[in-house]
Amino acid sequence: MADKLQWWRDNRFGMFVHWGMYAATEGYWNGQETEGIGEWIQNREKIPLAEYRKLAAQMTLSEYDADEWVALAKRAGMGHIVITAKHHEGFAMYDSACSDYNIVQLGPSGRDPLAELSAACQRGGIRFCIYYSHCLDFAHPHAYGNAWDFDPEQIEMERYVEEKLKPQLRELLTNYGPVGLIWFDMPRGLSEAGTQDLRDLVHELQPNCIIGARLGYHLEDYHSLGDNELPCCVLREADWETPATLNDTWGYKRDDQNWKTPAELVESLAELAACDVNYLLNIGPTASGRIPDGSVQALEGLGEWMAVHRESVIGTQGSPFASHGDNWFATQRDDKLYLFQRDWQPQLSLRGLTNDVVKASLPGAPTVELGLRQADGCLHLQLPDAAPTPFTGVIELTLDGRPECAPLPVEQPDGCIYLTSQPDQVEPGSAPPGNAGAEAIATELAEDGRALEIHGGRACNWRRSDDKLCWQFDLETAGRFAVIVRTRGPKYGEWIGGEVLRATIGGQSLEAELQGEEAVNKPRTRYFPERGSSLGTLSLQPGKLTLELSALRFTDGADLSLCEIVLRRKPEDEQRA
Ligand code: H79
Repeated sequence: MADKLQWWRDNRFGMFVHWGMYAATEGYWNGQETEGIGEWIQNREKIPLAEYRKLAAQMTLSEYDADEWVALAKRAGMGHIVITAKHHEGFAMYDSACSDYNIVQLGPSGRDPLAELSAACQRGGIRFCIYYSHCLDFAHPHAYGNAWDFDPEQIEMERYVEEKLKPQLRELLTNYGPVGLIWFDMPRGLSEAGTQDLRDLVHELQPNCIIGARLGYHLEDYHSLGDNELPCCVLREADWETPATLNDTWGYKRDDQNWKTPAELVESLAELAACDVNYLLNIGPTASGRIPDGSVQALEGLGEWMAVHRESVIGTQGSPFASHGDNWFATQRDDKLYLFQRDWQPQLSLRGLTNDVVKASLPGAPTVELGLRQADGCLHLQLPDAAPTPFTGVIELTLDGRPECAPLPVEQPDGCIYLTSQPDQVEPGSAPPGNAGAEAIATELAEDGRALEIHGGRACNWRRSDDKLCWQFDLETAGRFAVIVRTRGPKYGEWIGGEVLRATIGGQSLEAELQGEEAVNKPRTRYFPERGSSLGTLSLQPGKLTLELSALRFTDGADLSLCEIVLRRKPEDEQRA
């Protein structure tokens, strides 16, 4: 269906820019390095507004070249740029008539960086987009976030909405040409009607502007995973995006040199595309408008891969397979299927594809002949011993038509049946299966009012022993299988475990405490520790089987957060041919 989100779906990949006065602190306050994400420094250090505003003098823009930014984004394969017109600090990075707390009024250059970027995006043929913090504004007494200059008890949000929020949205959507999307963040304090008003205002000014990410009350045109949160499986039923950092901060901090490697970025981008999720990757320029070297190097490295493999990501759809393997995943476009190998192996065998493969080739080495055999429902590819790229390997398959796959997960040649946490059934509850966005799909609420839900392909808010999750799969050959559940710990935290889970397949049950004896290392585990725990072994007979999972015991203070299940054939069983 062609609709106003189509360009955004096709783009797959955009540049996020966090640029504000926090950049001038470089992550330091009173000579001390500060902790946490850089753009929150005013809040974390409780810096009085009167002092914080002096930072504007350092926003020289002396090294700012919007055309260079656009060129870098394009080299990385990005199709749009989303820049912070106003972050939580409340400082407008554009010429705002309704608040003099802006860069043109208070900065030394007199330049309007948003106007320059909008023009550069138009010249470069990529979409110009805006981030606007709609509820947090540390500079306004009637918005949220600043409890050291203002009294939160006295907040009359309507005043902020009328004095600043709406007038600034009008300015941004009137004076900066076509805005591809507007990215809201941290909804708080607005009513549903008030939120709908903002939606209406955006549409009144620019009917084609996409309302991104985090407006609130599920009134966005697409959903956002958490910051730096990658999905666990294909999210087919709604549009999703992952906003992510190149190091560990959004706003510039000079000491944060923890850059993701181009290899990690490539894998994240490809895997996100395979999951049907967009990637919005951030740079945090300095007060002078320079993009940190580490960011440039990371994006240039990624861009080298993109120059050869662009077709496998941009304009594709998520994987047609019922589930991915541990070492491979896929994207598709028309009669093309792109297979990605995490760690290069000269053999790649997989099950589940029902098409005939007409041709197999490597975008990174187009003249190399590949071995290709399809037999007994299995596709075997013989690849060169050496990877054609130091990054995620890509094999392009041309099929006899659009990809068609078995509807249920099947055993892969590595002896594993991979079950994502997108369950076929959630009980108790009458809601249909599938990804329901951020909506709860179980009927009964836990004490804190939150119910078991599937978010980003992951079962979360799982706190009741009468909740049940069910997955179907197809088994061809009898055998004994270990049941391994992969659960994740808190962001930046340690994996916890200790829950007791019960798995039932065909009337046989296993119960075990989660010990986390297997490591899981994928891009999604960088910020969220994840480990696999075996619940034991079951003997399975062939057929269409259902795995039911429930939790008998929870761990205090920990969320049971389920990412993936693997049924792994025990090695003493005969290998299939
Ligand atoms: O714009 C980036 C972040 O600044 C923003 N979203 C991305 C895209 C964001 N807003 N809020 N948060 C992220 C999470 C807030 C975490 C907080 Fe804290 C915990 C705020 C106060 C306590 C982290 C720790 C920030 C200050 C201390």
